[in-house]
Amino acid sequence: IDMEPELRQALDNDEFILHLQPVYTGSSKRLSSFEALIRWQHPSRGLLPPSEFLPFIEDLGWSIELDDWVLAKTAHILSTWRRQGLNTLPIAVNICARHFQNPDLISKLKQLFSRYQLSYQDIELEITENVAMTDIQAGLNVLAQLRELGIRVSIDDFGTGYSSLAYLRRLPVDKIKIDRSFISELLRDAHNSENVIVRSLIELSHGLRKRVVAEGVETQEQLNLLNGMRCDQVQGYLLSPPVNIQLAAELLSHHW
Ligand code: G
Ligand code: G
Ligand code: MN
Ligand code: NA
Repeated sequence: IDMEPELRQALDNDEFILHLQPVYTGSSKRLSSFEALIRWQHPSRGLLPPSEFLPFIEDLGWSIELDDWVLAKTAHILSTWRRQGLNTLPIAVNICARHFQNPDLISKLKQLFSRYQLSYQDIELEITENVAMTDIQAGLNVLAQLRELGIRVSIDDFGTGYSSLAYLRRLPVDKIKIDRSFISELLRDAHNSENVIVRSLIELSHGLRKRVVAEGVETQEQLNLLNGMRCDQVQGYLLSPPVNIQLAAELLSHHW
């Protein structure tokens, strides 16, 4: 099937929407930020998850255009909330691999923050570990520029890629997000291999002065184990699924 006309229309007619998943501090369960997750409000098929359209976007070579849409939408949400008098928290945006190697990224971000009068801490970027890996020098360069501006970066899905732990030391990033495949296998048994991996990742990251987020936390037992391991932040269905903008605003207004 040729998705191009439908996807073109979706981009032009603003058929995409963002849901926001809350991220909480591990022990106190205080809201600390959100992650923006895209959905397609399809005119006839209803609300579609990214798995139904992101692969087509990538094949069409439109990933950067979609990232730009997500970034602009996120900036717009934050500035609208500010105008309504809400105290906001940072929103993290997923950035595709190709975009991260694009030399225009930094200047586009500067323009965006200035146009919406946001500070560089308001929007965080999530990249997968392989992004920075493909072209290490280019990746490190972009990361260094982002750090200089004060834009925070997380490594998403950590543990699923090819990077070595030694490589993590060289990455100027602020946060590590441990992939949910590790979290779902956590057991009460401390010697279970996933427990050992997660505990080691947290210790190593802290040693490198990076914060750690556990993704896909679904049970109270996982949360207790992660707190015991001093995991900084948690995200997952136990705490909250991704929610619409309206509900996210309500969560924010109760937070402060
Ligand atoms: O929201 P959901 O769990 O269905 O997302 C599935 C996948 O789609 C995740 O890996 C997530 O990183 C990716 N994804 C969700 N929203 C975005 C987005 O706005 N941009 C990009 N590049 N990927 C996204
Ligand atoms: O790859 P990335 O981390 O960007 O993907 C986030 C995806 O994980 C989103 O599509 C979101 O809907 C999904 N997600 C969030 N919390 C949970 C959870 O607790 N369990 C599972 N299975 N998926 C989750
Ligand atoms: Mn993510
Ligand atoms: Na992830």
